[in-house]
Amino acid sequence: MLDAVVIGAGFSGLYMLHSLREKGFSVRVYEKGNGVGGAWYWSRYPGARCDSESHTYCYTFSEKLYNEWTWSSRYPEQPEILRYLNFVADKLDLRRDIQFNTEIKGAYYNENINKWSIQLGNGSEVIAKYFITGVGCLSINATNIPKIKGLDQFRGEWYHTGSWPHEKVDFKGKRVGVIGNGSSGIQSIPVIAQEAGHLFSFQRTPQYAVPAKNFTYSSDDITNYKKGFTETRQKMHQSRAGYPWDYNNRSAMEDNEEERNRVYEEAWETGGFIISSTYNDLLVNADSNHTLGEFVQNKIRTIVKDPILAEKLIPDYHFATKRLVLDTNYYETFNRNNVTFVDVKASPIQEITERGIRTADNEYELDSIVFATGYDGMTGPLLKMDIQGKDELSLKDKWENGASVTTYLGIATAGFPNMFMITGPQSPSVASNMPTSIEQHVEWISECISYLHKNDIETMEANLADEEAWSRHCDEVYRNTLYSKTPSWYSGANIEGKPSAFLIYLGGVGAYNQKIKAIASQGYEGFTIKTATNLAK
Ligand code: NA7
Repeated sequence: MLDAVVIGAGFSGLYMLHSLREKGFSVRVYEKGNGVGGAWYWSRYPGARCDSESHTYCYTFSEKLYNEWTWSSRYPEQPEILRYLNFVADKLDLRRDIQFNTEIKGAYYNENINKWSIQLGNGSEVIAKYFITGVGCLSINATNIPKIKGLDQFRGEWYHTGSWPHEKVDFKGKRVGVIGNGSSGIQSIPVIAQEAGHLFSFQRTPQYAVPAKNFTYSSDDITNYKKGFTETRQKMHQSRAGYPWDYNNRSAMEDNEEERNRVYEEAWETGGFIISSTYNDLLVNADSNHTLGEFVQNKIRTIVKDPILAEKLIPDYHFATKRLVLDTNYYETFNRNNVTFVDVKASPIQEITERGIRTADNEYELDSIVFATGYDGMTGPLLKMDIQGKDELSLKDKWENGASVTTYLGIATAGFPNMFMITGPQSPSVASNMPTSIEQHVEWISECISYLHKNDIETMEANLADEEAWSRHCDEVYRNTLYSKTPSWYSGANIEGKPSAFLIYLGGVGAYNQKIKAIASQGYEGFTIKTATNLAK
């Protein structure tokens, strides 16, 4: 019997394994892929790149580890992130406790022995005291391939950005249709367009993108970011979104238009997400948000030469209330002769035919279709497994068929003792720099398991009342922001039939960290803890 089973060998699972093993626990990680990396193992589409700066999109729990790896550029491309995670796995000798090519089908809590029984894809079973999900918020198991009639008839090749082939896909001279223009569409369209004979971008809803302004790190950049390790780590863990930025604590309404535009222009030229933190109320005050939205809309009008097309690429919702995307030449790509924009809001996709995509008013002949259509995010990766807690309660019944998704702190959920979720629903997760949030959860869970062990505690379970209070709090915070005005995958709106619920805690990474630490220091307030003696009664 193991102390802990962890699912997934991405950022979460790798650190969870290391952290628990360092404390002397027996741990086994099960991973569907043939290597480490999680989402970065599968998402190999052209142009795949992280939107967080490389020296912040990595582990910071060890200064030694941090300094032993050198990032090549400001925003790391997928192959570099994968190399980094392989480097970490080797440095920390993690592979000996990871079983690759192994999918977890389900897990059930056996109340007779107070242990989790975990079912592997090959039909075998492992028993562990703690069951920890490191499945990520977006996963290969929860890709969203829209149910468009006729896909099986298509004679060409089709791909989803989140499960891309390992060998290079050759688009040279081909007619390629890309459906979707979220992060993966916006990253892949400019790169595919350079190679393809012709690219057709099928857009349903425009998305805001701001320039990444990527560059290769100079040796000075590398020396400086490494020197800044301690301050960077501290700032990230105390910040709003897991980034080491110095935030401006002023409302956009406190400056006049000229000054605001100067501030936005400077951020635009700098590149990156920082533009949405140029003032402190951009995501809560509609007037402030409007000023930045207008600034970016004018940029799109300047870049896209065809004024009618430019208007179609401009969103009509509050700036950054769907996930803001960093781009490299996205809007510019629509000036190319080999790129055609297809407005599928005006003329919806009706079917996929043998030859391509048929919309209400046209048929587009294609050799390849790229689904850049996202994921059933947050809950999807968890609910694809059959997880059963006490009294045979399934997580699916609790969350999908029940009234709503509720968790305690995004780490645990009532009815599922000794189960922990790394960056689960209602934690800061995807509204933050993921490695920062992952480190907070892994360190909390590993401290918690040590505490349970030292105190001979057999079971720990979130209290329903505390969980409901946390979920209400998440909802209140959300309702005070402009995110509540825009349906998105953050609230499940992209998946037909998915109950609508905002699945991210927006109270800030620093505040969240303080909260979970306070709960731990108060003897895990909000959880019911039972020793073997309590259980025997
Ligand atoms: P996203 O951001 O969910 O984007 C999916 C895109 O696909 C989006 O533009 C959708 O339009 C579009 N979509 C989805 N279904 C359809 C159909 N049926 N027809 C036309 N268009 C469709 O996924 P990504 O993979 O790009 O990014 C996911 C996350 O990865 C991202 O947030 C980052 O955290 C990294 P819609 O807006 O729904 O109208």
